[in-house]
Amino acid sequence: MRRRTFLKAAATSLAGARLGPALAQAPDAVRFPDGFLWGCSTSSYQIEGATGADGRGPSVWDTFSRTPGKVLNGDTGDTACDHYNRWPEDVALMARAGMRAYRFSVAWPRVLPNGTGPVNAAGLDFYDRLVDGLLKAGIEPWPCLYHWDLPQALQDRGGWTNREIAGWFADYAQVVAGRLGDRVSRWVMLNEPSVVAIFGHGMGTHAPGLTGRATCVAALHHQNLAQGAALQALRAAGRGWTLGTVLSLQPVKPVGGLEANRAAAALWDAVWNRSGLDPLFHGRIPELLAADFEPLVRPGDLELIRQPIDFLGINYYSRMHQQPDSGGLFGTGYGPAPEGVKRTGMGWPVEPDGLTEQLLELRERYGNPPVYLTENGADYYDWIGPEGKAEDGERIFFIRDHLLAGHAAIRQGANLKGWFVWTLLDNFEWADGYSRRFGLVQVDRQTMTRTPKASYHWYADAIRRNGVMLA
Ligand code: GCO
Repeated sequence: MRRRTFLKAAATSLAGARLGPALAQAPDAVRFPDGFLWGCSTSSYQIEGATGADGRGPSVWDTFSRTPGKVLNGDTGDTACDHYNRWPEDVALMARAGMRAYRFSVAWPRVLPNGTGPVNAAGLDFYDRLVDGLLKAGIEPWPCLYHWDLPQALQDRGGWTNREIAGWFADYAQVVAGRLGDRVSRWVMLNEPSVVAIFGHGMGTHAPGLTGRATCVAALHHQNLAQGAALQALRAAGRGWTLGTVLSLQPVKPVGGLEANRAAAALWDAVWNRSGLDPLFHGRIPELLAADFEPLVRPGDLELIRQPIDFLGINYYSRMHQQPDSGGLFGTGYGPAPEGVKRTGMGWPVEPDGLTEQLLELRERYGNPPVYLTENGADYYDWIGPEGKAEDGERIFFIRDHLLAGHAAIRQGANLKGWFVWTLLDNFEWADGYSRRFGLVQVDRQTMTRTPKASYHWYADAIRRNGVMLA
């Protein structure tokens, strides 16, 4: 019901808008601007497997997933999707769908098994092969330097709670870019620092499993510092690289729109969204968190964090609805989405218009930087239909409605340049193990056979059209 209404609204405003010739062609389709970049995102620990291969050191996620009770069913990333060995097949899948960009992450412990010190050339060789394979297939590599698999050796030295990590990360970034930077021109620093801080260092439900408000805030600040130090170092290399980072941005609303929930929503917004945006774009700590950050921030920190970036990646899944909760990390907690909002398989609200809102806010408050939607997707169950095909119609609707929401923002002046679906393969979904499926492609957990789902074919069609059919 809601989806139909949304589609109708998109179609109506499309007809009425002042459009360039490329967008105006077909009344039954929404077309993206020429050059819109289409691709997908993955991350190392979630798909690579081969955690003991070729000198890789242990990561915090190896430790965490082997700790009883931390990950559903005791699942680990030991095998994951065996992408370490099967990457040529995965690159071929992307190429067949017409994807032109691929955001993957580099596993820090493959490159530097101890986090600092000696470089493991064999670990870098893997990314070297992958980059060459991507380029040969006409796909632009978008390596992300950190998607959560911190070397355990660094965790043993305090990890993200130790401010020295800024230097460790900048050194590691230079090692990777030094090896791949003759062919890779686009670099992503971090993936979702607020999620790492909140779940890994506040609530303890992700690695390394730390709890408490102070460690959460320390992880926020030190990731910002590390990001700034790495951006500065890569910029200083003078290689003309295109540099950016990825934040999870989810507009926060008071549950029920109630006045009584407004303060909780504002505080959670500061923790989840503003803690990354405000220091990076404005060189300031969000007002509501000033007291939390005060003991951590030293002279020069905010100047280091406020680096110019060439693009911002945003990961969008839904809005967040907050209310006071005395047991919550910041005294706030999740509440229900407005009535009638659908949910994905894992219960996340489906709110595509929140993406339009988020993109327009970046235009209003953060100078409208070039933005790529670096993650959007959903967990839904899929099944084998009567014709023997993997069917996942709900995922198609989910992706389509979010694309339309992104397009609506472009029409209103948002600077959205490309789209990366989360994700290519059903994979290791952190504390939920393999119980969740976000992939465009099924992965048989026994045989590792890849089977494209209906959504894969649908996405390939959208890429071909550079747009979405409304009919
Ligand atoms: C995140 C990560 C991904 C997740 C995806 C689905 O946003 O949590 O970047 O690694 O798997 O978002 O939860």
